[in-house]
Amino acid sequence: MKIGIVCYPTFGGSGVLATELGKALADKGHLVHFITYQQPVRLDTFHPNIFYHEVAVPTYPLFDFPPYESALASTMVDIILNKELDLLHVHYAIPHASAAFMAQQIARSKGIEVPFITTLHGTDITLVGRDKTYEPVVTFSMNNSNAVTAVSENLKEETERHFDITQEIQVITNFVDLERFQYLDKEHFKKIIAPEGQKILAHVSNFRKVKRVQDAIEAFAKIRKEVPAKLLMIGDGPERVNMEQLCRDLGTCDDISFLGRQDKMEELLSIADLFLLPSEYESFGLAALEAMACRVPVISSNAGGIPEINIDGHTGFLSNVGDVNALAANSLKLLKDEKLLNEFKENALAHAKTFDIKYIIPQYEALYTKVLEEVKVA
Ligand code: GMT
Repeated sequence: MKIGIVCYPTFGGSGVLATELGKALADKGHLVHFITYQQPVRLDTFHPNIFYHEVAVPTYPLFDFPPYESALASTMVDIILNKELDLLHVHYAIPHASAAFMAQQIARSKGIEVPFITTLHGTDITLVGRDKTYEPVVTFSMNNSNAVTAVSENLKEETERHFDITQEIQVITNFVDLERFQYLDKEHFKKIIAPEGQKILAHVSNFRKVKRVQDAIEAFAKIRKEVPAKLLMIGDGPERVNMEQLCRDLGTCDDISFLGRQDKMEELLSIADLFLLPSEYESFGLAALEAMACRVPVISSNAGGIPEINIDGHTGFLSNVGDVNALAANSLKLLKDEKLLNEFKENALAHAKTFDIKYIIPQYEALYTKVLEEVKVA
């Protein structure tokens, strides 16, 4: 098949997932055309079946807000016509689904029928999409997609609860590439971070408010009073400056490293003993799944779809959003008991294996085939 993938190209989970999906589809022989405003971060190697088309948004003195959605729709039309796409798969509803609807209408006016599939990722529904600024457009473009998928049962429920949705939502969960995300022996690296054998905790996010990064730092301040430990803060975003200040206020800077954005996540995760995910909401929590694939148990909140990935008392522990004492206590249960920690590490890996990319790609391929058959019949 010739598949157009539209996503945010940055470090966010939806872009990562869309890029990994495109790479896996290309490995299976499909031709994949990425249509984004920048090269997706995980699209880092040449593949003969992958093509990248940059959406240029020319500025003009009249434009206080350059019309990205129109530029995106026009680029989609160009690729549909010239690369003979079979279908479009857009990740994150805003503004990708409405741009795809527009591109579909334009192609139809030229006698070409191209279905589009919308995959909902989280904040496009729970945070931004529900706002009345966007809601009518999001509802319309979901209902007019040829198929809609959500990355967790929780996100499906949230969408059905908050939108007047007539389109059926299929859950196709996020996945992990277990060949890339696996435990790697990085003892030498571990010794640099934790020279006296301290335990290592990790947090990975885009440092937005929804991640409640402050809970990870406050919990860590409690943990290190009882167990010698280091915290790796990986990623970057609007809250980072405040979080560095919080470390200074708490006097914990010596034991916390802010590493910024990193590419070799599997190497960093491999030296961690625990992964902290205190988010206010996660539709899924892809970062936690990647940690689990590297044998790292997860200490998290119980928000959104997290309980579908992190099994309480088995792959980690869950607690209510904002309960810093519980985050610390749950971490200490494992950090103080080597045998239990090792058991949880094995459980985390075993559970991550159920999200193996090899089980998920065929689900997308089956959906593509179904949608193409429906379009043929109509
Ligand atoms: O929250 C983020 O890190 C970014 C956001 C995005 O849209 O890129 O992530 C969302 O999609 C990910 C991939 O499906 C999910 O794993 C995240 O849980 C989800 N984030 C939220 O729901 C807050």
